[in-house]
Amino acid sequence: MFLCEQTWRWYGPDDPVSLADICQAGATGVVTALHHIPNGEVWTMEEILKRKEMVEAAGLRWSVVESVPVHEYIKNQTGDFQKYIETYKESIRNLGKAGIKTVTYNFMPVLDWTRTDLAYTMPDGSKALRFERAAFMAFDLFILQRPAAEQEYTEEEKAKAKACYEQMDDAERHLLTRNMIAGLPGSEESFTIEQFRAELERYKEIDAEKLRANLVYFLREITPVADEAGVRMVIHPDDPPYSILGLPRILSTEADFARLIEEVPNQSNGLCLCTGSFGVRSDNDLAGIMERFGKRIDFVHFRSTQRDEEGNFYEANHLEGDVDMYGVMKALFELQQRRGCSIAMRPDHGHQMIDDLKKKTNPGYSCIGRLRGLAELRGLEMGIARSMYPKEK
Ligand code: DNO
Repeated sequence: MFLCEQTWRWYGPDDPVSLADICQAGATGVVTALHHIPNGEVWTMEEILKRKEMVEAAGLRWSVVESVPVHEYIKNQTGDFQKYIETYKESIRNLGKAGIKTVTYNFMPVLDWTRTDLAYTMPDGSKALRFERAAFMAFDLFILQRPAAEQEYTEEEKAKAKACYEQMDDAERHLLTRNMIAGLPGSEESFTIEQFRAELERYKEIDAEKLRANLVYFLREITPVADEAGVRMVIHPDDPPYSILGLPRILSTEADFARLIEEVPNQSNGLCLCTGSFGVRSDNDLAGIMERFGKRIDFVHFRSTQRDEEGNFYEANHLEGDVDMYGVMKALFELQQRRGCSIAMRPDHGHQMIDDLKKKTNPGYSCIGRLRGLAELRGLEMGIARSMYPKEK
């Protein structure tokens, strides 16, 4: 019987959650990246091995890279993007040589994951991450003042955004701006409002079709190298899974991924199934994606969100919210038996709770909330496994 490889995201030596803590959480694998290497530079063998040894010295395995960031020039095909593709290939070759075989990346232009509120108080006093549509539109219309935004929202939406903006004081406006563009943990970019406007400019002529063509171009260059190095490139879906601030987003649905593997069928073209990102859309059938694309899934992020009819969502406890965690976990369990191997998963985000409320933590990546998530997920998998194979331990 094959069970998940339980992993934990670690931001490196500066992460307030240590490798020893990760061992106590019961994870056996680490998901990390060389965040100190600027986006676009080669990950040398030396730096990779240094990190690998650090992880292994703690009795853990470096299971997944999250992420080798894709330089903006590759996404918008400007500047010397070909040079950045070549450095990316070299990093992948080096990771393969070091025995690290799963690499996560995303192709979201300018911004990685996006939330308006990083400390939304839940009824039990813990804090969650939240995307509030009115605040998001208020940022777009009145702080960023993006010219095209006026035409993109309905009158009713604009009125809601205005009301939201007017009831915020300067400190709240400043905080909202920071949350939106100063870079959440793991995002490799961070902007001031002027820089951000300049970045948006670069995408003026780039619609979803063009961005998709750029992704296909990138993958046609990278996947032959990854195939040879035995590395699986698992793309992370868009978060939230739709276009924002006039920027196209192209990996928001099952159909988007289906199209991607049709265009680039190479073995190494895979998916990181993030139930939290895909789960914000009610039309994404998560267990179905697991079943239909199982051969391509080498990494799973387990997270749930609770959405409402206004387009807001917050991150729910792992077994609550809109995601049918039992259904997805069961599909993953069955997939592992079919494939005859364990697949890496990690609890994605967690509420800031208990002692962590008094600490400075990485939003979404405090220890105790993820500990709760991992414990629940582990129990869920064990329950499913033992109900299907009662005799096996
Ligand atoms: C957020 C993360 C993302 C993810 C990247 C993958 O918590 O899931 O930042 O790491 O999008 O490249």
